[in-house]
Amino acid sequence: MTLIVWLALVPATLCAQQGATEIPLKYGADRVGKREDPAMIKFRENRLGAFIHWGLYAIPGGEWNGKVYPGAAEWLKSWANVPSDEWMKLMDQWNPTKFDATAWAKMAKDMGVRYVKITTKHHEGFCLWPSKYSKYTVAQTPYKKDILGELVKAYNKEGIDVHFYFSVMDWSHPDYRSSIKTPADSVAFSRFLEFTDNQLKELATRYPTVKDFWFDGTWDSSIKKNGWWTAHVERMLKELVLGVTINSRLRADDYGKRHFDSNGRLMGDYESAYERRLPDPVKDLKVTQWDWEACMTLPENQWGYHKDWSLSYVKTPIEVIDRIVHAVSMGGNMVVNFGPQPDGDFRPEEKEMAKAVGQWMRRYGQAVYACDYAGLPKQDWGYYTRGKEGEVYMVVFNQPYSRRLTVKTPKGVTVKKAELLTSGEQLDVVETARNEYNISVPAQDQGEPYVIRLQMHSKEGGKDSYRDALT
Ligand code: JFZ
Repeated sequence: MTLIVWLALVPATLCAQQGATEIPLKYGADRVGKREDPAMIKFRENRLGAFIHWGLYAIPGGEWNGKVYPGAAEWLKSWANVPSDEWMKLMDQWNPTKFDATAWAKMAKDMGVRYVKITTKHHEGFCLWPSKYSKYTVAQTPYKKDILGELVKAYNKEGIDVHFYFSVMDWSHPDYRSSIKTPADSVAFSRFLEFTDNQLKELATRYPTVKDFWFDGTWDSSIKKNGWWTAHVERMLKELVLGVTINSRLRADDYGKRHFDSNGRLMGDYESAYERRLPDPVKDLKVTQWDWEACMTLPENQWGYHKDWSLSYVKTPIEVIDRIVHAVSMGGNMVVNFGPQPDGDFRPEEKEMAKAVGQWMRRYGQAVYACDYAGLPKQDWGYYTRGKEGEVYMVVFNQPYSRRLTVKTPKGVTVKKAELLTSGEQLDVVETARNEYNISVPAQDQGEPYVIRLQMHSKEGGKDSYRDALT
């Protein structure tokens, strides 16, 4: 067995429990290994999601008092040092007349996303639902309507799961503290945690079809030092919403250790630290041991709407598709971000990307949805994925001049057949060395990344005619 395949088979238990010293934890991981209940399996099989970052920051779109800030638009309040009362005056301009939840849901469906993560409240503190615990909500704007409620209904109608993004850090709440320096801070912060509990309970009960809470803004020392609270929130939401999934970014253990507890075990249900980057397909295979979800932006780092996208490189649809398949090939999900305009419409670049990704997913989605790490060593032409029936897909992004695609298999595994997914065209399979094959590229240029379905066979203890080099 190759090292790679062996690694994939090592249960997480072994790694976590290695070494004699187990640190006793009250607020560490409450599970070893992956969750395998239907809700978690659904989360995993969805594989492709969309992110929606929408809040007051969409209105200035990165510009304050005539100055354009190149940083992330949803952080403008912080870049330009805008006090909360001034920032919240933007609420008077919140009137997205072109907002059409049904059209948003149709766009998501056409793109092939199986779930959408919506910013219910970002760091600024403005709520997309009429929270009774805050005066900074959609209900207090000229638009008045419950944006979140409309979206949940419209997405669910299309069969798309809804996940809630929620920032614990709240720049507009007077009781929020980034660190606790005095007894008064401590009193204020416990009021803040109670407020946060109330908002979360409100979200979970107003929108009971929510499938996931994705926490953010949990890196401040005030939260890290209250690991008990992060464990409590996870438990509370799981009691309120059957099967709900929670990202690792929420959690801190007894010692303030985040994502993974002091014994190295993942907290929450899936790892969520791969943001705007992905694990290396050769060096980082450890990620195949747990569930994880990455998220990405089209420009280098813009989540909310920014009026000037010329300030950084903008990824092409093929680069987006590459990242989606890259994530799935290592057992992860990918979430592609949208920052809707203040009028409720999407910018043309995002519409085009959604369309292109959707077209590709309709042809090749079989190699993405419900697929997983295939256990084969990465090759230069692209990524392998493995379907639910154990079938192996080659997703080819780099077409070689040799017109031959190298496949290397573990000991005892042979390649029997290769066919183009779209047409069923049979491709030549030539054994070139021990556990090495060449697959011919399709006769015609496909003009886009394409998928080959492999039929493999594994035989035990087979003898071969190859001779090892003497060294
Ligand atoms: C956060 C937010 O600050 C940002 O505005 C956006 O919502 C994004 C999805 O999440 O930014 C982060 C959070 C975590 C890391 C980096 C940026 N991280 O873990 O590397």
